[in-house]
Amino acid sequence: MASHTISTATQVTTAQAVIDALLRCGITAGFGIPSIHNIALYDALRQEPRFHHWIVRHEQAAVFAADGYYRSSGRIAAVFASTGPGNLFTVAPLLESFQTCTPLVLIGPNVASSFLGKTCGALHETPQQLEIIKPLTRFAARVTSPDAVAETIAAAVRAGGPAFIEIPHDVLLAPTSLSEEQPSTQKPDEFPSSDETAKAIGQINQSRKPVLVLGADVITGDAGGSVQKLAEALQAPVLTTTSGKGAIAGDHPLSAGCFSRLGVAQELLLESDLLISIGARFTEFDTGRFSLKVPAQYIQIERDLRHVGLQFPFTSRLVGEISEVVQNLAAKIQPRQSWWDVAGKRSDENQQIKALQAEPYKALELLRDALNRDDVLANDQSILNYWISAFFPVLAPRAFLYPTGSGTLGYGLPAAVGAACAAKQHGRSSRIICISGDGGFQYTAHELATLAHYRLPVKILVVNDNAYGIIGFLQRNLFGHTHEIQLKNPDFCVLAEANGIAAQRVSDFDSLRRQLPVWLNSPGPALLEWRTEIKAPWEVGAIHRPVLKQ
Ligand SMILES: Cc1ncc(C[n+]2csc(CCOP(=O)(O)OP(=O)(O)O)c2C)c(N)n1
Ligand SMILES: [Mg+2]
Repeated sequence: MASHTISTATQVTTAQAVIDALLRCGITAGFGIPSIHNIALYDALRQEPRFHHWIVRHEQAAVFAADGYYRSSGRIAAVFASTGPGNLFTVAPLLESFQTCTPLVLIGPNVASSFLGKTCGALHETPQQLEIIKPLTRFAARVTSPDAVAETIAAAVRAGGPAFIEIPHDVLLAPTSLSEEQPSTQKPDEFPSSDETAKAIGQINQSRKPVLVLGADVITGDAGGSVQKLAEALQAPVLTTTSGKGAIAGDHPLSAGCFSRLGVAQELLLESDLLISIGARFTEFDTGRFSLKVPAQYIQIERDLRHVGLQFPFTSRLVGEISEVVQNLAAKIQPRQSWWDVAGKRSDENQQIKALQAEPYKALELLRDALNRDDVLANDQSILNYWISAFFPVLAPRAFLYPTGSGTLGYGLPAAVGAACAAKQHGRSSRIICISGDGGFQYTAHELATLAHYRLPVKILVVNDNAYGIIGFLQRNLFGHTHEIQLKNPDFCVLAEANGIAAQRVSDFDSLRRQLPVWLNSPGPALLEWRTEIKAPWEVGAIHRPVLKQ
């Protein structure tokens, strides 16, 4: 009797295959806006209850939200934008995710295959869309056949940063069958050679005054526990970069705070005889315009070869999975006594800063006291955020989001949206707090509507000095005058209330002190506007940085 093979493959649209492939790669969330060219994806989303999708109010916010979703949860999210303007609106936030190697997968359509590369007046047609976006990604590819979907999405996830997958909209509608294969999303492991490891151990054992600098990859690599053990074995003071805040708890006895407190970090580095940096990028902001000097002996530990040797010349490099590299070192080094009085130095510094009676610093103290260890701060780029970078103790990994990659305005609120969606989806109770200035807040204030739409309980603090305040400080320093920095702002409380969000205004510090717990503990989203003439930490002498030269 003839045997018949019955095909069990289900016929679906390519758009459905895209959502299926995302789920197979562990991506269960996405942010976006529907459009004529991606409605097949939205129809696939309608049929897939395992995938959580949030509509935002601008494609820019979708990418910032996916970025905040990842940094706060360690899980990758997708972004759905449309051909032309929709995809192009993702460019500035992609820069932020690119520079910080924050993974996300942008699925963006293009005009129909037969119109590609032509100037024929097709709706949304955009010359070289893939080529425009590609430099801001770690992976970019066009899918021209349904068969390529699963492997292309897996390659995007392996890329270790933002990825763009472009699919002409006729391909999204084409029929296909779901692939049973599971392409690998794992990057091949790298290991330091035994010679490299032996050399680094020799350097560590010869040093008497080692210092550690931790960056964001300690957090993304879940290596905080191993790194802390190494620090304890060495009794080495530990600095973090701004994006590495939370890699070691800010109240750990060896935590020497953030690198961006330039003078204090420099004093420590000048005293030390060995720098060990772990998953850390030294940005212009954190290093006082690259002016900080590091010890001649420098061991750089990274999980990605692309990050090695970028700022300071290393004397040893160890590239591999950070926790493994660090555990291996900790097992082989000689433990030692502490050489730097971290507690004493930090207490002296605290006294000096408290004596300045600076309200921004006092506001940070209020905030730290009121927050739980794992509540998440999503930062924009305003004067209070610079204070936060320098002085706010972050007590848990993934609790601190800051646009260190691009320094862009408008990051804070949509990143907070992403973090709040991650917390909601994964049943975490941590609160999400967004801190921005009046100027930066207005870049993405439309996301108030997203907060209200999903009742995401984000607490927003808008520090309102009616100005692009930090630019005024720079202008005064360099030219003795300010120009075009004063803002005539909308009423932020009315704006929040118009979106159905509770809002309060305070205009002096005592009112801030009284209102802060009310705002933080209110149910649902809430906005607090703090009207103040805020001064930068460099202006009041809390941080010393090199004077700008013309
Ligand atoms: C997209 C973008 N445009 C311009 C800038 C330059 N910039 C940096 S901070 C700043 C002022 C921000 O004003 P605000 O949010 O009110 O904060 P403040 O400095 O007043 O505390 C500006 C214009 C930037 N960082 N990003
Ligand atoms: Mg301002």
